[in-house]
Amino acid sequence: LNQEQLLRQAIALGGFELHYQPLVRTDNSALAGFEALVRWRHPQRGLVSPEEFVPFAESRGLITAIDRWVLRQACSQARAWHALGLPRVPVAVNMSALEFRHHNLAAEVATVLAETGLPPQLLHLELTESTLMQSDVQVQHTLRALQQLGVELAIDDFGTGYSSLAYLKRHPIHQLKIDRSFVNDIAESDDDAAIVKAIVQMAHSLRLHTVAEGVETAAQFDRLRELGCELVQGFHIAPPMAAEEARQWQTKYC
Ligand code: G
Ligand code: G
Ligand code: MN
Ligand code: NA
Repeated sequence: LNQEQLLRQAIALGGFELHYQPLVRTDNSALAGFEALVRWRHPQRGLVSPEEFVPFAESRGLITAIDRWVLRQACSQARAWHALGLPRVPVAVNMSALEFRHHNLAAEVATVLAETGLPPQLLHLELTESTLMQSDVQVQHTLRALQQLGVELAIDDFGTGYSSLAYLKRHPIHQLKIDRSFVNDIAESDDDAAIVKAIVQMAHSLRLHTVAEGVETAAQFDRLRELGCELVQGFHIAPPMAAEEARQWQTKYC
């Protein structure tokens, strides 16, 4: 079988799994949520990263089927954890930019929330700056409909795209996830700290929350807290973990 056939087979037979990476608050280190990250269980290559197969899936029209499975699985997992008495924190799901143009995404999200019983406020959708740059009225309509459902929207990898800040005003965004390229050297580089500080201040004046991605050291964590960034995610807290490992991590952490 070629790559496309293997990917189609995985979609048909459930050949994916989700890993979950926690987000915590910088002020008190409390758990603030999880991001769900998909992996492909490849028959020859083991777990394959989405960086390798998401662009391919997009080019073959297969990303919607994958993202739909991810959405349902993540909502259902979050609900199961809450039912076990674990903290009622949100789960964040990544969505391809293509989804916002071609599909009735908001109605499908509403269906998944109803079927899994997850409250809408506990679902966050991560979109890229390229999503906001599609001038399509369909995109604007979809984002409004998601907001009306009560789902929160986050911009992933913020600062690496070309979105003008006007997009933040026009669309109902709740959170900026500051790309890890700005976080890497934040403890040593005054320039990187200045960039993050500017993003955080701008976000706050627009009433948006900020998350720093790729936090790997205590020094980075401390600097981000000083700069007013509310949430962090990265290897310093925990790597993305398989569901059972993430459950155990929560019981120890919380
Ligand atoms: O976990 P990893 O670093 O390999 O993820 C790489 C990137 O793949 C993430 O930054 C994310 O944007 C993207 N990604 C992860 N899970 C999904 C998913 O379920 N759907 C889509 N469209 N992209 C995802
Ligand atoms: O693109 P997105 O930010 O949604 O995906 C996050 C990806 O970044 C995950 O696939 C994860 O494997 C990776 N990641 C998570 N934490 C860290 C970290 O602290 N450092 C680095 N280098 N990568 C990370
Ligand atoms: Mn993400
Ligand atoms: Na990111």
